[in-house]
Amino acid sequence: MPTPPAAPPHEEPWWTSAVVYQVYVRSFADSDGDGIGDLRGLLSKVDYLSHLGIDVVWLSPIYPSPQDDGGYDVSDYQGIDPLFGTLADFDELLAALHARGIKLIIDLVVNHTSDEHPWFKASRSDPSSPYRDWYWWRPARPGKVPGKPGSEPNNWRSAFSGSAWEFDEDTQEYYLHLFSRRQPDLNWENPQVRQAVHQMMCWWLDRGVDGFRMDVINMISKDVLLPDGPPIPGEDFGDGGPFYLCGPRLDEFLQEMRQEVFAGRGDHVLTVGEMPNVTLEQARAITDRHSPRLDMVFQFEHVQVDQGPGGKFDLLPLRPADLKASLSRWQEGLAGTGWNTLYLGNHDQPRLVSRFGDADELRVPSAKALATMLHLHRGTPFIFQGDELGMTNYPWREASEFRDIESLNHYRDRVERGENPETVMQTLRRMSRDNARTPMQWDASTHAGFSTGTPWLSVHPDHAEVNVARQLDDPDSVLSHYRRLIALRHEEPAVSRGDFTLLLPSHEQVYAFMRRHEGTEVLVVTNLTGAEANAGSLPGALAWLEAELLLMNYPGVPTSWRLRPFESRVYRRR
Ligand code: TEU
Repeated sequence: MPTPPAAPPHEEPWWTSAVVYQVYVRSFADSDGDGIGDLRGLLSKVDYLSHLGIDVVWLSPIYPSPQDDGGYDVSDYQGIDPLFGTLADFDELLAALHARGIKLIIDLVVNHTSDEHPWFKASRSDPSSPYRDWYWWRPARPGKVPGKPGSEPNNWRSAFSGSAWEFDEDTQEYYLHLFSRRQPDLNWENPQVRQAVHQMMCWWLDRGVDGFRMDVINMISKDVLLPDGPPIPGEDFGDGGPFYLCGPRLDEFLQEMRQEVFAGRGDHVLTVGEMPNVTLEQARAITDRHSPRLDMVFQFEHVQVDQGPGGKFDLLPLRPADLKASLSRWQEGLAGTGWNTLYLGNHDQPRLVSRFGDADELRVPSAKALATMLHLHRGTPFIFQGDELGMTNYPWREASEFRDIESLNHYRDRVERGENPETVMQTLRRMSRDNARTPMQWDASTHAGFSTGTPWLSVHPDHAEVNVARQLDDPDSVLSHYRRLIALRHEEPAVSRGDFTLLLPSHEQVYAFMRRHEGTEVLVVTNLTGAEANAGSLPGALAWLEAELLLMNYPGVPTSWRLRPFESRVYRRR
């Protein structure tokens, strides 16, 4: 398959100076009082997005769905779930964003469908259906009784606890689901599956959308032998990752998609692949601008620095030096030909301030410091709704407050296996995806201005203090700080295009780096801890104190390199 021509290497693509804002629609703004955010709610907030200054909106899934996994279980790729509105609402939203110069990318969830998708219904109902082979159906392990524990075709664990195989009584076979049992994996080996996906993508692009965020796109190619994976410590199942992450035909499938869907559409289209456990080498090849497969990828290394070998609920204390080591490794690794996404939060991660900063006394300075550190990197920043306010993790009391399938399954699984419920709750308080999904905080009113009805997930009690209305006109707010960061990326080529040099590599508290572009130098220094720190050993430290101070998160002009807790500074000189 020939590779489509890439932009000449000397031309910088538009997205190198763009900032993306992620909207998790069900938690953003509710227009009809049913307690669930919707497209018309979002439509009423486009001026807010425009004021923030962002360039692109990424919408989490809004398609018809049984909502088993917050819409990541799609039952119709070419429609809008009535919970969220109609196709006419979608078109209106798209036009309103475009009128403000904002692009819209949508979530493409094609590793799996919902079990209520007509393709799967046909596949399940009849082993001789042409749709049978659109999914991964397999008999029980040889010599085992179908349907009994341990008889699954292999030992893979589902990301949402338990086996990745579900037994179908009627046809006496199992189907593969790497996520919920209601999210059967599509069989990309079948060319008809790929064709159907390509057609659907073209349909959205023809409608005017500006690209896709591709859900777990590095899982679409599996080792067709489906071998057992290595055992996971503390689990009854194995890790199938080696056989489905960046599998044997991924590159071929991505090239084919580029050819069939994106070729000839111009360079306004943006493609972002979500790729758990992608390696630096793989990401470099995928985003290499001389032969790109995708424009950029979400890698996971830096959001796993607080995790042990057992995965996301096997928690270790966070060491700021590990975060710094990982982020700078990717900056250096994708320098030149590759491109990074920059994110600390999204709908799957806990709130970034609670995780990497200090959600109590130092909430405001740490929210600003983390944002500064992140946005001043080379790459495209992604802001998750509410992070621009410094929203924090919700104070969960009991498991019944959760709505997220991953959190609920994990709780049930661990408690059933004898773990102390309070210990499980402690982990979920830190890691549950629902931390990110509590409603957006617009004002200090009862439901934070999110809805007039009862919100589907509790509103954070801190909304009286942490909300848009309060921060909008306050020059010292976290929100105003984000506005300055976004503007800086638009205005300063050293931020959007400059190269990256790590300074003070072995400092345990301070993350310092330089961005350089055509005679301009931007120095970024951040204390990643809640204790004072000394950055006096920076090369040329004293001279830098005389340079132009572009941004800081404490009042006054500093006269030394003693950094207060979570202090961060950006200097420029030409
Ligand atoms: O997430 C994929 C993923 O690997 C994880 O981040 C996931 O959220 C989970 O924590 C694994 O332990 C994507 C979506 O972003 C997520 O919301 C979906 O639930 C998932 O795919 C399935 O579509």
